[in-house]
Amino acid sequence: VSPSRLGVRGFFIISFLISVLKCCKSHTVIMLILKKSNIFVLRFVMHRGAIHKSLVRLKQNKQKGFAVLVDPDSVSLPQIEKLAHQCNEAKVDYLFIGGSLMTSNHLNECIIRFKENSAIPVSLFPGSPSQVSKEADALLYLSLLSGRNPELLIGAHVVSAPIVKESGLEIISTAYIVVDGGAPTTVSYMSHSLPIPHDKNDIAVCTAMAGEFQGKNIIYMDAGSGAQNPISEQMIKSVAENIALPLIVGGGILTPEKAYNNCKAGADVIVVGNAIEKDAQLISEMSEAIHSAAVVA
Ligand code: 1GP
Repeated sequence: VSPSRLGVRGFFIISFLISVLKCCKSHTVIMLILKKSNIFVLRFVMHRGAIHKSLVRLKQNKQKGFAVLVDPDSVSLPQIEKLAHQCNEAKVDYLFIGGSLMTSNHLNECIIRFKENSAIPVSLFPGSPSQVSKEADALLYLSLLSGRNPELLIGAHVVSAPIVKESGLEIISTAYIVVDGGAPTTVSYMSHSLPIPHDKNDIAVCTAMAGEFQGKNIIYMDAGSGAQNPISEQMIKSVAENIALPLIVGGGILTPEKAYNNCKAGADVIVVGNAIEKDAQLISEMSEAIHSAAVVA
């Protein structure tokens, strides 16, 4: 970027910002500088650890986050570009991408297209090691603690460890807890494991606590994509009262009211996929409801 195009003052401001960033003990890199109506917009690659830190900060500050889940099987590249703009406008906090079963082959392209159009951080939500992509910012490193399938507790992790290390992704160790959503979901079938019964709050609490004791970074309670019944607020409340980790909740959340109530019950981040695939208007409504549930000091 030359001083003549920026103006002397703009050039010095940007040089100053670059120097500050160089001093940061992080892997932050300036990605690009865009000129939009004489306003220079700096876009940064998230530095390593940034997404986990943002989740911890969110919880500490009693704020609430909204994660949109994208299943690459359900979107085309033009659709993902449109989705990126909708997420930007609605101030979505996180994009999760992946699924229990992926039949398409354009995960990388989806992430690249999304990131070309949005600075929202992208986290992989993988159903298998084949869904590790360097294009994302972070990997939700899921251990299916509600199940008793050793492959999803440790087996797949051992096999994929070299790829995961080489990816350079931020690793967010995730206690993944699947709760019965009323009918078999893809995750319950593909994982060869029983979900926690929807009314067994004590099992959910003990599983989440065990995840915390094992040193996981976050707890993700999921009724599974397209669940008939989302996780009950009572179960969310019981779990939230017994853990200190950020709590992510998803699966079958169809209305802004349910998202709001889940936040009030103790969820820190709400994940919505199916409902917004069907009605994109819900993105802004969900976002507003979730963010309005923050506790103001
Ligand atoms: C599934 O939690 C996510 O793993 C989101 O579920 O697609 O039902 O919103 P939905």
